[in-house]
Amino acid sequence: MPGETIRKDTPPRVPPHLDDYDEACASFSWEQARSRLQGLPGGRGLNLAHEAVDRHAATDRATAVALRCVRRDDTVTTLTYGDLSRATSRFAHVLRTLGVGRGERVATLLGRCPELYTAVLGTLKNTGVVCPLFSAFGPDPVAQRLRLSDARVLVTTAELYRRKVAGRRTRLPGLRHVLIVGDPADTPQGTLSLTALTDRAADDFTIPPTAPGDMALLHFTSGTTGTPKGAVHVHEAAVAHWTSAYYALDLRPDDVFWCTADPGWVTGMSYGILAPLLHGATVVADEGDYDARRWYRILAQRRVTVWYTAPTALRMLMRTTPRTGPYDLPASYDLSALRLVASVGEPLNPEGVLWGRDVLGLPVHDTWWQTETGAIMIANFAACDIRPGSMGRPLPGVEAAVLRRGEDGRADTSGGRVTVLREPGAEGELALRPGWPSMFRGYLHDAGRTAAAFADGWYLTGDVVRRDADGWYWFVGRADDVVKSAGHLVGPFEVESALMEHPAVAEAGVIGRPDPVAGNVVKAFVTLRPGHEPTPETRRDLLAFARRRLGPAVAPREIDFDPHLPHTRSGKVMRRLLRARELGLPEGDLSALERTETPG
Ligand code: 6R9
Repeated sequence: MPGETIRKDTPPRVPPHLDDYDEACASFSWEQARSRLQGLPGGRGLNLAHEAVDRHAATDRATAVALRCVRRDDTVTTLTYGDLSRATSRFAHVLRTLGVGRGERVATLLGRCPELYTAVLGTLKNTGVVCPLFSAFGPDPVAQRLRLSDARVLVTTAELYRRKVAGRRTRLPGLRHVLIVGDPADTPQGTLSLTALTDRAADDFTIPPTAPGDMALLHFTSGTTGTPKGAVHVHEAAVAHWTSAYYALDLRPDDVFWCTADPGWVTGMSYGILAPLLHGATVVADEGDYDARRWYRILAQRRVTVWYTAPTALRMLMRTTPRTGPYDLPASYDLSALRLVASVGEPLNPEGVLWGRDVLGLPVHDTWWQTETGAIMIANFAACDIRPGSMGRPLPGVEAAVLRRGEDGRADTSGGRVTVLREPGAEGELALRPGWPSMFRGYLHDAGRTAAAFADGWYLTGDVVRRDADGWYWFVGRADDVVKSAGHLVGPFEVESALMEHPAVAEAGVIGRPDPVAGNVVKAFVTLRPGHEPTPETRRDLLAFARRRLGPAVAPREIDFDPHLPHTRSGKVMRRLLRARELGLPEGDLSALERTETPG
């Protein structure tokens, strides 16, 4: 643990929402936090889209800017809260007209265009369930998630539909309607023009009664084995989105907030759409790709005040402008509006925190959370000291613990009990006490894996952490084989399964190999079938095959051939051992290894 602390001794420009951590925790209650939201009139419940949009549209914030979408070509579409309320109502009417109702899944496969925001919030108004998909997924992951979510509707573009969905449409009988964003003249066979439908729809919509526990969002996350898990979130998650943005990001209505995460990931939903709108702030969205100049330009031109990004993105900025200088590039932009920079998704090294302090003039505040937690759980708060390299401390209302681990690296749950480690410096699996409003309500259609995520009254995160004597948490690693690449979780099983569909592949084992920019890159070890040679052509062919099926976000970047992958006695590929060998680390406990070769 690095010893240096960044002290917040200069008074911040705005008085912060949280400056006395202990006081804020002691006086916090979720009951009180709930009262910050309005609820539907007449006690008809709590609806996320009402809180995020219509509530503000009914006040003098109707003319405040809710959303600024920067297109690839730098043109900007601006929607006020009033505009957003009307556009989302039109989308809700479109769904109703199509006979899509309460609880039915509406998937989005879109970049950060205005229609994404209106589809998400319009679905919530109609009490449907939003299932955002990442547009960099290939056809296999998209089809699998559409099937697992039992999606009734998909909102996408003609191009993405042709490339990623059309070829598998017959295998998706549950998918009734595909709504195409963009020019109505380009509406592929079997789809409907969303533009044509919304043009005819009324722009006022009465939100039906919505129970706080009604399902609102379905986010897929990757596990070690099996299919992706669909984490279910409900409307009252709004309370945690609001609270976490209030405390951890110090958000307020006059902020201009930019979250760089793709809306297909939980960060791009909870903080790229919901939390800032719940606060009545302005959301900046960029449709373009990462580029240092472009990003500085957006920060400057849009007068961004709070910026939420990821270590991968920061590392790319660090490459163009090292901390040792010169700072010409960032210095040529006016970043004076910026008052907070925060990060999530993977460990943020102390260097990243200090780079922010020196180059942007603001240290980067690390935050920790997961798809399952729905909102930030642990953070370096805006106005509190920062310990570079630490995830920070639990938010008010969040009870965290470090649990003793068993032989498999996960928390020891033998006899249905866990052991909470209390001593300073304790290292173990991070656990959270269920009860915060954005906690996932289970993995869809998967009671088994849902149950396995809880033990003895705790939710088990799968992350190994250390807690220092003052209660700061430090990330140590993941307890399982799931790979974090460029901030996104990649399930090794999904990649292995795709590779095994190639005729040359007998078996595959997938690991994350540390990478200076992406955090980890996906690397596959492949055993070839007899008759196939481990040549550069085979490698190229496999890489291209995987990329076509899985898309660039998930496909392996490297493939090694290995005639004997290590197995457990129960026949599982030992990814942990592949990784240790790759990195030259100690091989650890090999009691589970099936030894096929004669020793010596
Ligand atoms: C929001 C999100 C969750 C996993 C999590 C952990 C890793 C997230 C982190 C971090 C170290 C941080 N992670 N934030 N690791 N420091 N500040 O990322 O959700 O995609 O579900 O990933 O990401 O391993 O368990 P998700």
